[in-house]
Amino acid sequence: MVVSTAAFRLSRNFILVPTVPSIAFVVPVAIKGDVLRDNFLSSPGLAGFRDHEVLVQENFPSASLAFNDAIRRSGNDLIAFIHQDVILPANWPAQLSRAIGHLDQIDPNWGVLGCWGVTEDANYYGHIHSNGLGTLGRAFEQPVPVQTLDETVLILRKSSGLRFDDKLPHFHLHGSDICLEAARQGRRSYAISAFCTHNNFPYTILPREFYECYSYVKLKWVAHLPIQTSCIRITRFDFPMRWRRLQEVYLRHIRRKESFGARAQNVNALLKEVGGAMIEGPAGRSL
Ligand SMILES: [Mn+2]
Repeated sequence: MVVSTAAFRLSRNFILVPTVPSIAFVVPVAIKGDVLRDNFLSSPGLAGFRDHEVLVQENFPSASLAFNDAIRRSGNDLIAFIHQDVILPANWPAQLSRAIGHLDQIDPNWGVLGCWGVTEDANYYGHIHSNGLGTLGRAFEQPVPVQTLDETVLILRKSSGLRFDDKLPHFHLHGSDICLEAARQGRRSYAISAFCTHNNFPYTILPREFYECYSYVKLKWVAHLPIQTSCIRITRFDFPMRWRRLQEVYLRHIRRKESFGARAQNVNALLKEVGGAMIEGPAGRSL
C-alpha cells in the first residue's frame, strides 16, 4: 500500500494514523453570544487539533465578505467555514484527516469539501445530525464528488486561490457558488464523511434574501443550469422554486406557520439524543 507521508504518521505503538492537520475555523455571527458559546465553541472536537485558530466574523453584510476577510487573516492553509450552531464531536479531526488522506491519493487537486453535498442528479451525500430533521445519511469511506455543498460546513485551502464571490449578497448559496467556481478552475468538490451535529433553527419558509441569492446565482451560472443545491434545484424555468414559494404561501397564510420547533437550548441533551440516533438514518434529504 502506498501511504502519503503528509497524511499519516506512525503512532508510538507503530500504527499508521492520519495526521490531524492544523486548521482555521471561520464562524460568521451577527453578534457573539450564547449560541456560539454553547454550540461551536463547546465542540469536543476542537481539542483534537494540535493547532487551530478560530476567526469569529462578526456583523458582516454577507458570508462572502466575511469569509474572504477571514481567508486574508488566516494563518492556516486549511480553513473550515462553519455555522455557530454546529457541534463537532471528539472524532471529527480524525474523520477530516482520513478524508484528506483519501483525497491525497485520489485527487490532491480537490477544491471544496463539506459535510453535506448533492450531485447534479439530486443524490445527497454526507452524515450529519440536524435538529429537526434527525440524522441524515450514514458514515462512508471515500469522499464523494458532488455538484454543490451545503453551507453548514465548507472547507478549502487558502493556497488553492479559491475565493468567495464578493458580489453574492446575504448568507445563502455561497456554498453552491464556490463549488461552481472551483469546477470552473478544474477542481472537484466532495462530500466527506465527517459526522457533526447542526443545532439549527428549522425553517420552513425561506427569507426574501434567499430568493435574491437564488436569482444572483442563476444569472451568474445560467450556462451551467440545472444547479442542484442542498435546499433547492435552480432551473431555467424555476419550477422547483415556484413550487416551493407556493407551499410557503400556503404555510404562511393558510396554516399560519413560519417554522417548526426551535434550536435546542440544552446542547448536552441534544448530543445524547444524537449518540442514540447516529448509527444510521435516511439518506436523500436536504438540511
Ligand atoms: Mn446553522
